[in-house]
Amino acid sequence: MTEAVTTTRDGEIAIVTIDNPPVNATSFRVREPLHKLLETLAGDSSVVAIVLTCAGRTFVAGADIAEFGKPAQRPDLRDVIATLEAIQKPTVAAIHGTALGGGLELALGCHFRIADREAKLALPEVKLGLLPGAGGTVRLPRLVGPAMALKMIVSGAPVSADEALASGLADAVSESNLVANAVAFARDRAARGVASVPVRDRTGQIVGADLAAFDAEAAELAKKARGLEAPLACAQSVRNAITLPFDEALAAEREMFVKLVSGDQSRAQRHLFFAEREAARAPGIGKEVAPREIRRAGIIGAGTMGGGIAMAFVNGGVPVTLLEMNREALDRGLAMIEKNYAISVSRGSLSEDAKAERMALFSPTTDYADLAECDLIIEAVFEDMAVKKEVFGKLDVVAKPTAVLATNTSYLDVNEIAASTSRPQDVLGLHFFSPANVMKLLEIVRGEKTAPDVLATVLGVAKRIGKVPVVVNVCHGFVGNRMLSARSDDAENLLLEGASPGEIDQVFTGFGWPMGPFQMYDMAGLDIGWRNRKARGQLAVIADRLCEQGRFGQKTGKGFYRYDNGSRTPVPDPEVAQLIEDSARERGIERRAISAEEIIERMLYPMVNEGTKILEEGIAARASDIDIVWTNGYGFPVGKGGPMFWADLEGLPKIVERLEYWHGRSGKDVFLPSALLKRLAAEGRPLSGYIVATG
Ligand code: T1G
Repeated sequence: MTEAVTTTRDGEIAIVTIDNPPVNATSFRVREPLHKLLETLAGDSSVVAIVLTCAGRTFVAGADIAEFGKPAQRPDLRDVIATLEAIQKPTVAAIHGTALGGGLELALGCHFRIADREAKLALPEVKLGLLPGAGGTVRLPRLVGPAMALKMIVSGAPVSADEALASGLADAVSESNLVANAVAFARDRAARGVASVPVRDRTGQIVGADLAAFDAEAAELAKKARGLEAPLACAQSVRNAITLPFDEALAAEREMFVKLVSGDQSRAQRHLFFAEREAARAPGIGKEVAPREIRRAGIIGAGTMGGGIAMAFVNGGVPVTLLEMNREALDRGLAMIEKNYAISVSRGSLSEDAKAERMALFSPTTDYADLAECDLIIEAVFEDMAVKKEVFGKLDVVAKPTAVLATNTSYLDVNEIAASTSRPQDVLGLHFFSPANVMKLLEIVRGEKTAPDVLATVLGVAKRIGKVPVVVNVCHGFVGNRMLSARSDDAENLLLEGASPGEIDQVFTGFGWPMGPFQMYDMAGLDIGWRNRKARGQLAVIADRLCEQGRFGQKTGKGFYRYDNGSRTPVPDPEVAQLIEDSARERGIERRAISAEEIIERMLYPMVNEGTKILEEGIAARASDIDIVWTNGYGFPVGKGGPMFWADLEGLPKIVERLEYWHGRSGKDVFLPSALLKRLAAEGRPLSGYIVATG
């Protein structure tokens, strides 16, 4: 293994290089030699300035997340930064790739920062349920001012090199030869004897800060936290930076960091960090499986899903042939896409030029023959097996031999669709989530005949279009929708027995979900579920009655809630309450008060249980994959780590005991604990670490 920290000289300038692949995280292996070296260079009179840089594809991308929760090893990052900041000669950070978290904090310990043109700088700790723990919340406001620091730290979002320069975070931007430019910069500062003021001593940006404006902005951001502790801690720590002396603010930052790092929320979000990377590794698809080249994608259907999928590809730089049955439908789809981009332009998140460039990547057509030039074709037509088979029959004729053929079905049997072609090995499911240009999750449905290189291809495509892929096998509803059905299986009974849609939804938003199930049904449209139930001969007493009255949700202004004057704000509707009471009376059901715990037990415990059945059947490869599906596709609160991780927090023995209780009362299969759940509970083993292959 190469040395993690080395130094070279360019005359009187010392160049310190960190080399700790893959992302130069500041693990102990880096910190210890770095600390020693900085102490040495500080006292070395032949050195007039120091440049800090990294080998490989990026500057330091943070502290080593894998070290959290383990016994601390000194020097820690704060020790290294304190030594760096105390050096009485110019120190310059040369930043390429990403300077993230502890990496940016290290750079803030330098007197100057030079950023490569393409560099991204951020303090994303909040996404791990943390706050910057090595001085970032105290030093950053001193450079960029409280308002920008608050925004950067509470959102965790990166800034570009230009934004860093404009805000004072960076002192220069380098078009090329970054290290050489940094050495020249350092030499110039040393030669001109420019005072190297440590960031800790720069108060120009914080003295006289408008605290009222700061608190107002912090309060706005806090509203979006939805029960997450880290965003509030971030805001408090930045406030401390402008109201307390440096060392006091630093100590307070540390105290909050130590509390968060040992808390469930950060453990949950760190679980998701590694789970997301694990999910991108499909069993049996190693680096030796060569993906097919994807130069152009074909999308069949320009409706809400097809249009969103097409935008996702174009946003990822992949040209798209967009097919619709007729010109009118095609124009409608293109107009919707254009409108979406126009909204982004009006919000300032996209330039007019970029919009024009993206629109130019669409090749609209009504002719299947034009799909012959596509390397990947995704069908997003009406959710009906006969329609899907007809489309795949046509694709089988026109598509090039090397093309990957995918269906965006959210329920139907991918194997049956594949079997309707002469090339089932080239067919799989690519289940996007609406709006497909926004939602991160991509459920990749592996058919029984899907070839390994087809899977390798779409895993690569997923990364290219900014999606979080999870590979699942075929079953009805795959992972997400199958567990969603289990979650809602007893919902109607909860209404009949005494809960209201509002009460149930409140339990879910209190849990951390963006919205509850009934508000979600109204947003998606009750008619979709109604059509599905009728096709499967199933009943839902209350939902069916609402649909019979034309109450399809937001789109008709009435569903489980009322939506006045086209608004999206749900208003409890006494008519619905009456309908539920009448339905209960007709069934002789005595209504009663239902607690939040009971709602969780009867809706989330069955969902967890269904997840374990999915693992038993090998539909998902890992429990953590299920957590990625739910946190990226269904809004499961990241602070709870997904249904599998949350089940561990809740306690598997309790879940088994309560499921058995509700099974005893209702006799419903959805409450019958799976063998896997019972086994893990009995063995005291965590569910979230369960891997099918190793059992
Ligand atoms: N620690 C440990 N491992 C890390 C890591 C980190 N900080 N960052 C990445 N990895 C691993 C990752 O698991 C994967 O491993 C491999 O590197 C490649 O990553 C005190 C508290 C840098 C933008 O939050 O956002 O500093 O799967 O697949 O898509 O205040 O990684 O190959 O075995 O993601 O090119 C703050 C986290 C830490 C940044 C590159 N930093 N990393 O993305 O590759 S907390 C972060 C990223 C902190 C201080 C605090 C991304 C990336 P494997 P990858 P990528």
